[in-house]
Amino acid sequence: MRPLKLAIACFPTVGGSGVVGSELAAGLAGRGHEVHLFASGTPVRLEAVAHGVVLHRVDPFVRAPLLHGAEPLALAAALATEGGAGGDLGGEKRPFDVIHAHYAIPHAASAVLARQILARRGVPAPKLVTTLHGTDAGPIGADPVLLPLTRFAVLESDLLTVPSLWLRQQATVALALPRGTPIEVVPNFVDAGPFHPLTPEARAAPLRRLFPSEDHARPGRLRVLVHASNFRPLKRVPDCVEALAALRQQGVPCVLVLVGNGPERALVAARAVALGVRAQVAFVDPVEQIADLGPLLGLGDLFLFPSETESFGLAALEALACGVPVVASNVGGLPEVVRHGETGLLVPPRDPAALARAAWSLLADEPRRAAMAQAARLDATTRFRPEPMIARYEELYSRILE
Ligand code: GMT
Repeated sequence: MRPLKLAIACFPTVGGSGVVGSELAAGLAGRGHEVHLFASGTPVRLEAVAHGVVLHRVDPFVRAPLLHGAEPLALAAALATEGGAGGDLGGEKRPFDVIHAHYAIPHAASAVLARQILARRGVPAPKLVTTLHGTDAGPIGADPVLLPLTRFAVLESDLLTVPSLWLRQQATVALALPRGTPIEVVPNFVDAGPFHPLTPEARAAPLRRLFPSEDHARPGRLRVLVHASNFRPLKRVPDCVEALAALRQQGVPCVLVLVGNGPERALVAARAVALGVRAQVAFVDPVEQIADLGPLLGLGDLFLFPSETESFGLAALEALACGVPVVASNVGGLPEVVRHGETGLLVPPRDPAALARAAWSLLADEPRRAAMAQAARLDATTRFRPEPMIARYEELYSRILE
């Protein structure tokens, strides 16, 4: 395939869509394409993976009277400028072949606008690929306030992709897409290198540091639960603390490592104090502490993921790759990632008691948990290898460019 000029627009946040955007950008650059990544900051994973990706930091444009910012408009202008709008808009540039927007709102909407600017300047219009990640086919994109814009951006796209079968169905219904609107399912992926199982020795020192008051003398006795997210209410992080407290009440010596940060962090800490387990909960923010995620996930005997909804659940996949079985809610795309009874257990959402029971059933049966850990690593690194997914995106670009 000839080398393409590609634009990828994504959020710079810790969330999975920024990770997918960054790793896809790096993978495509590695295959010889000229890749430009547009985001309002440096996506967290980009620095680690992106050789040869040109980063365009889009100014969120917060100026009076635009005190809420004009970031989607600034993105449209940046895409048009780098995409060859030419002349007074930034000089002659090679046009983009494809703009790949991660999220319909706002990124695909910005891309549609950029294409119109380019068309006015007589520049060949790039194709638009939009990957829906969840909220754009749910609480945000399907909100009546935004729905007309979301549908417009989605229907203007030359190709739609989603990371799970579940999201394909959800998007079709929530966005009232015309019957038969094609949506390709391209699952998210995980790099088996940075996400790998840890030896007991590699786990010992960080666990001692995180939980100085626990008894670490008998190796393997202390059980470790891990959760990672952006602490939005839909992640239900307090359920992890409830499950920890229930397990400890049953005499299971366990601790909880909470990885990430976000709006409910203080509430979660307060819940841990109220339940008398504050010393058994460690908060680790990999961004603040410049730590890699893999070695944190690998500390776990189990990964807890009690979300109300997940289009895919990239954090769960990364835990599986680390050989950590996942106990998750049976919602959204999670059953496509976690094989119930093989690589983890799925429980009803909003039910911390069920979460604790499922965790207990594995912690009380080490041979079963260990077999699941092995199956988890194998399944994650076989079904969700990066190379086939990146090649699939490349094939899709080539199909719409024909
Ligand atoms: O879950 C979030 O709050 C972050 C969000 C994002 O922007 O990355 O995650 C969504 O996209 C990820 C990548 O496709 C998926 O793994 C997550 O499941 C999805 N989150 C939700 O659907 C709630």
